[in-house]
Amino acid sequence: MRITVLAGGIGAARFLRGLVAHAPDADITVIGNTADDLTLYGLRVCPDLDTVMYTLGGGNDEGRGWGRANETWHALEEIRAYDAVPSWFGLGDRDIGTHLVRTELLAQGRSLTEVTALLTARWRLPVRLLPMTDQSVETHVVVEDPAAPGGHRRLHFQEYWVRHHAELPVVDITFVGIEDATPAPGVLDAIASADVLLFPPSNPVVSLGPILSVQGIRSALRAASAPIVGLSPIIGGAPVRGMADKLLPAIGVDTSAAGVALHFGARRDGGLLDGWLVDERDAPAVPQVTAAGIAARAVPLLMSSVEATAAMAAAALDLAAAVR
Ligand code: GDP
Ligand code: FO1
Ligand code: CA
Repeated sequence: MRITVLAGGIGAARFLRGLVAHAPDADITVIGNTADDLTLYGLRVCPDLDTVMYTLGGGNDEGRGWGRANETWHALEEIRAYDAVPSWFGLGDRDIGTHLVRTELLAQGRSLTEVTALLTARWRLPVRLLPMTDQSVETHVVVEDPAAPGGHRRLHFQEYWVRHHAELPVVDITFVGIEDATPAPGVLDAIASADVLLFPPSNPVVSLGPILSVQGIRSALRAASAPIVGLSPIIGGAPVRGMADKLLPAIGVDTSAAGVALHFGARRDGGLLDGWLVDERDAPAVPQVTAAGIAARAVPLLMSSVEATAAMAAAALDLAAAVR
């Protein structure tokens, strides 16, 4: 069975671990968000691709969810000691090794697709990991800042989240470079040839949002013969972790399992979803989502262990089989 998954970082990586445990023989392609990417100290950093790579490769830090296990921070301590450049982003020594190799390969003229294949080869991933695009796309957040000209300031999403802890009032979210971004090699084929298409519990605004905004990806999903099933990243009206509750209102979407489903929309009505899983706690949302033309079921959606996550993956594939 061919399964194609659109992926952000931590939520997606954990879900993929459960999917692989449930369906070890499946041919899984992951289309990763690259709009979180940034350049720091000359290094190209791809947080969501690396989170998926480290997690599925067994090299991630379980507690943080991002970065490498057994990490040390000597390089960052040295950077901070100079007090000459910003140092709010947590680059660990082992992680920096990945960014050095990526930056070197990109400088040699390799595409991000090629570089990602070279990096993931080391980790012997049980999936094929593709960036959504080879072109540079960066999520920027426009925030209120009375001290700035016009009362607004624009910053990279990572600066909004990691440096300012999503505490600044959001005015707008833009994907800089998205108009010129085309799907990376293999992306459209992975969508067209899939037997099942999955939206894991990922941030709908800054993880799935950029992937769906790359020209041609949304229409390829709508045209795909495979059913599209998503799993709600919102449980009981709140994100399990992260800042989706700050970003969803900024794009006019209710922070609820039903709100996110209606945001993606029913495929039969010009949207994307055939099926949607909500957590048991959100069972009352099932009739509303179903009435909108999206087959919905309530199952436990907390990724508390690989076993619990494998059961979520099984429920998603079951729902896909039911709507096919
Ligand atoms: P990020 O790039 O690290 O922010 O990760 P993603 O975009 O892949 O996923 C983040 C989303 O996953 C957040 O909106 C979380 O609320 C959601 N999430 C995290 N853990 C869980 C979980 O155990 N269950 C569910 N249903 N959602 C989760
Ligand atoms: N997340 C943080 O909250 N703080 C960090 O300092 C941080 C550093 C970091 C370094 C490499 C990497 O691959 C990921 C990193 N993340 C960090 C995670 C990540 O950038 C964000 O949590 C997600 O992109 C939010 O969607
Ligand atoms: Ca992310």
